[in-house]
Amino acid sequence: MLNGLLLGQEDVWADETGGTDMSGTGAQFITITMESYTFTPHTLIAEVGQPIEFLLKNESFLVPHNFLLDSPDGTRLIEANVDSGEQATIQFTPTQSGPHVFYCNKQLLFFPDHREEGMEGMLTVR
Ligand SMILES: [Cu+2]
Repeated sequence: MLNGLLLGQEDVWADETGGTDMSGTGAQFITITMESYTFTPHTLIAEVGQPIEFLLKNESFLVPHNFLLDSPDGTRLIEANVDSGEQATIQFTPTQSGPHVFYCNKQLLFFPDHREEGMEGMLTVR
């Protein structure tokens, strides 16, 4: 399903899940390992207009994680759930420069959520 819509200057291409062929587009491929409670790597750099293909791998045992990425102004650009032992592919093209925080907000009962446990990172777009 295509979630992406180019709505205007301040809007962005949202993510599209699924294995779209990115060959020939100059995409940057980034593999992110999700564990309890880290993203590896957690510091990323990209360029405006350059497509990114994320491969998200949840290597935790029995712990679901998600990958939430927000624009510099706080707009949610990506929201992807990845179950324990699963992986997901996300395509994303940044349209705004600046810091894009990403994190996991999964939470079990009354425990702190995963972001509070340290499960966050930064995509810097320039
Ligand atoms: Cu998590």
